[in-house]
Amino acid sequence: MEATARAHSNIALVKYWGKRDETLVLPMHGSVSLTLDALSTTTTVRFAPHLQQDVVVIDDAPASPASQRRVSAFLDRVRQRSGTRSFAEVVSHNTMPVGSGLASSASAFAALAAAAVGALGLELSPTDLSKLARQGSGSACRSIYPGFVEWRQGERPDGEDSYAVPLHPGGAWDVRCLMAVVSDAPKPVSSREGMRRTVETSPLYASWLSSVPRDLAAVRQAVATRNFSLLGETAERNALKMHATALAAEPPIFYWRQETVAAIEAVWALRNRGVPAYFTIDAGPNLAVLCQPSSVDEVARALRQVPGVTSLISAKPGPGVELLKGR
Ligand code: 2P0
Repeated sequence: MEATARAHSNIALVKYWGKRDETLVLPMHGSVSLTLDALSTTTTVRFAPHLQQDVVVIDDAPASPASQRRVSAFLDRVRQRSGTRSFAEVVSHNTMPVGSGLASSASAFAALAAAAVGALGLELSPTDLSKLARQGSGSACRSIYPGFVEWRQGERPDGEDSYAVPLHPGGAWDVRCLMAVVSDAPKPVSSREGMRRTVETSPLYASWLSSVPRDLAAVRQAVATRNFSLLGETAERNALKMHATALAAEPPIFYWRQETVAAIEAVWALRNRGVPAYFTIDAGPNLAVLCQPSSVDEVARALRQVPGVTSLISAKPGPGVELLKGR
């Protein structure tokens, strides 16, 4: 009744921004990400008949009531599938530096899904595990797989065709990602709320939606042909479009800080000097800078000089979810 799993976080290159079904966590469109080795969550789940409720401990502290509820709601889905009625103890550790602002629901729910399923001895295919993780947090469905991963939007109302697939012809491609942390403050608007408000109120949302297929095709092609500039240009453009679309929501959603803009300018200055580096930005103020192994040191040097960049985390393509202990 106990299992431990580890999953790594991912950075989206074509962003997921908007749901068509909030309960099943079904996206309005597809997305592509890169799983990262430096950011991981290791979670142990133990189902125990004597427990009166689920107990959730994250990084050695009791989870907030909101996190506790979200984990319990997810475990309810797993319980339903297995027929068990036992509550569980969930103990989770993140490798993200404490307070880096990079805590990730992607690695958290991918690890929780694999550990909960392992603890109950359920036999799930990677596809079914991806669909299950998706229902905890959309981006978690991508963290089941290593390296470059696509989350297929799907069309069915029951979500059975909405899951991630690895984009790995010919094995891993060594693209590096430097996370330039400018703030560890909680974001003003959660991704969940940000997406909802953008879909409901942004006049730019329809344009965003119609532009995503082209970006998906470009990133697939970039991965298939290892075309780094196509990958970077597409990811950067896609991130700017996502933030522009959110900014046009009512009330506006603005995740950047002045340090974010300074870091963007540093990346553009690198490119002007001939160093291929491209940024992407999630629902927060921190930059993820994509570069090739040969330019990591130069890109890191430039980012360290940006006023307000408090730390840099260097990541490589990371592995998919692993069951470390359990059935
Ligand atoms: C992504 N983000 O594709 C996008 C880009 C943030 C910006 O997925 O509501 O925590 O749990 O499905 O997965 C963050 O949102 O959202 C996210 P829910 P999630 O990575």
